[in-house]
Amino acid sequence: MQFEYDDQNIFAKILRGEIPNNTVYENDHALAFHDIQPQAPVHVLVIPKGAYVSLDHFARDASAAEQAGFMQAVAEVCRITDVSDGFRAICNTRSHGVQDVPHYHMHIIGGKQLGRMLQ
Ligand code: DGP
Repeated sequence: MQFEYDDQNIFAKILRGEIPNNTVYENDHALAFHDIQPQAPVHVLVIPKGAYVSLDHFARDASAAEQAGFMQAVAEVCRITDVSDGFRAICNTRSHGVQDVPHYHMHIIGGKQLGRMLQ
């Protein structure tokens, strides 16, 4: 599969500092910030700093260091937001997955009892 990255997407602009964000955590390979339209008391987006459009693009092409940095950011977000009672991680992907922003991101959603998604 061919992945084509559009560097004018909103998260690319956030990474370049062209649009402000409410940062939760940052390391060399990832940035985590509060979602602008939170669906729960905790709603944080974790994004890689590299130009990846989706989870499958990132999983295929990101280096081990990038993948480790991303997962470290996920762990730090969970610690900082104290979702010790649980949370949901969602990576919407392309049209069937209803992905709006074409820069790979993981939603970390929690801070309240969530409804069951899968039966
Ligand atoms: P999706 O691509 O459907 O997985 O969702 C994208 C999410 O990004 C959506 O929950 C709203 C959020 N979002 C969109 N634009 C901005 C922005 O400029 N700042 C922040 N913090 N979040 C944004």
